[in-house]
Amino acid sequence: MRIEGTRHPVKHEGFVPWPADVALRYTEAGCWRGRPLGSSMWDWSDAWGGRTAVVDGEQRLSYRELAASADALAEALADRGLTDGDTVLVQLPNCWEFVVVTLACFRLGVAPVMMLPPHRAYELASIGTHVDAKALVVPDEWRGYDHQDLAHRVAGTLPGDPLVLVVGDTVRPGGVDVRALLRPDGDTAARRGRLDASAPGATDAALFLLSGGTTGLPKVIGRTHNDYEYNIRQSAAACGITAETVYLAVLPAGHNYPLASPGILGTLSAGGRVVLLPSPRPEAVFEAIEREGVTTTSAVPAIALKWAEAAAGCGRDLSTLRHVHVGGSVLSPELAARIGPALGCRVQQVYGMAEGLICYTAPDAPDEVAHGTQGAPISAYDELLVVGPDGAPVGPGEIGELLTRGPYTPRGYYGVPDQNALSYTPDGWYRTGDQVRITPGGHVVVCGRVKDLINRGGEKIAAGEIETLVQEMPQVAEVAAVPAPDPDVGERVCLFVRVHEGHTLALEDVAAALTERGLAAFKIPERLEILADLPHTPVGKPDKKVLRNLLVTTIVR
Ligand code: J2J
Repeated sequence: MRIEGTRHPVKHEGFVPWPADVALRYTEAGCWRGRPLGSSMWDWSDAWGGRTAVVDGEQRLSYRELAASADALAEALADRGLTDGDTVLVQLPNCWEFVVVTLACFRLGVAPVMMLPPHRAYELASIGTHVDAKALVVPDEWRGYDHQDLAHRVAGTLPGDPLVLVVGDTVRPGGVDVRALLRPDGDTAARRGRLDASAPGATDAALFLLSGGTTGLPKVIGRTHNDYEYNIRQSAAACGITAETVYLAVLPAGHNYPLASPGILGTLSAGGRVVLLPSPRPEAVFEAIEREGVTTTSAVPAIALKWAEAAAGCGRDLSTLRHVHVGGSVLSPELAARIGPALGCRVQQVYGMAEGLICYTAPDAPDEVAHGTQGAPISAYDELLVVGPDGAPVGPGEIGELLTRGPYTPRGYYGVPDQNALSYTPDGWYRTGDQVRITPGGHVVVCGRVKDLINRGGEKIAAGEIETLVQEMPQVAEVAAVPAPDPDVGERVCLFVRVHEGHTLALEDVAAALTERGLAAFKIPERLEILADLPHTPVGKPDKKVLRNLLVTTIVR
């Protein structure tokens, strides 16, 4: 492991930092400011103190209250043994406590791993093991599911007896009540001083994001205080976020997109107001827009299109809405052109990834750019290279795989050197797995994908993860998971299976087996095709190109 550029090399040991000379360049260029995100939180509070920072239903927190609550929670967690360099799994829906917990972690140097509410025992246990989680933060229950029970079960399988921290009204014995810990009682200024004195280093991992990934292994992406602060600052600037912005967060807050592109943290960095909503249902969204005077929100194409359809005659005043960010999966120019007029706002396309690089179309871009491209990178220091199958750069404007490096694109996944040798080039380029072309104006157009994943309404599902689990079923001789095109969510997981002689397999069998393994419901295959034999590539792997074509031609129903 390279340790240059890291102040505390033993912390978050699997983190892959930028080489020292590159780190120096980013610092000298002013990209990296050398301050932890917990200090940024107090900068925001000092600048915007009494203004409303976060709204969640009836609950409203000012910038000052937010910072004081985060500090109170940070100190209480430190009292319970969490310390700079630790890691916790955070699995919360969009709620005000999510923001407090995240900022408290930043303050302490405890890196939250941003899990998603649909994740179950399989994801929590495998990722918790990989990052050596010292605590799990969950709601008491969410959408009828008992997350407390899940967290206790998973904690029981992890080493070191991790804490179970619970957000909710009914915290059972053995769990820690987060709401009781975050009350900002006592001397706020003194506490601020104490936490400042033990602040983490800016080159340390501030948080871990999950990658859509393409393999069976869960991949986690360590993001430093330095790089994430830059990501937030540049995103807010690129999207024209100001103190007048009212941002509605409806996508799951633990995603990089609503969290920091520019999302929740980008809005807070500019003094705006963040409105949290745990559901993208049009009625709830339109009600929130009217109630809070929302100016900006973000969605994946499937959701933005649903809003566009539902807006006419919705009976709500949406006139405050100025920009809807749309990204996360492909959007055709024709569909992009529908969204703005239907919602009475401009569309800004976003092409981003938890691994780093983010591109936006400008807030005032002409239609041909806003509808026909996925935008330009947020930093002059982002490097984009489009290569052909031989790895050599393609000609200007030609299609190829996008490789990228830059001041907020880390040089590897956490703790998986073998995987990193595949996903990153020896000189530090991240292979996005996306096929793109770059227009003469410098805008990226996403044309397709070479990586092996299924993009279900913006949620990325690694084909390999599903295949590994299905392969364990006794009936299954060979399996391939491919995306089945779907008008509603873009793609759904379709399995092609060859069964062992004398066996049969139904979709319900697969669903039952994967649910039993504790896999998140959104990853469960929704279509099954049994074949006598799978087509193969010359090296003997299932030929997914042929299988994908089967879905759009012969056997489409
Ligand atoms: C086509 N494919 C896209 C787009 C992402 C902002 C916005 C999105 C994400 C995200 C994010 C796309 N058109 N506009 O983290 O900060 C696909 C690509 C990409 C992958 C990354 C952000 N925008 N994609 O979606 O880590 O395949 O991040 O490599 O979930 O989504 O997925 P993820």
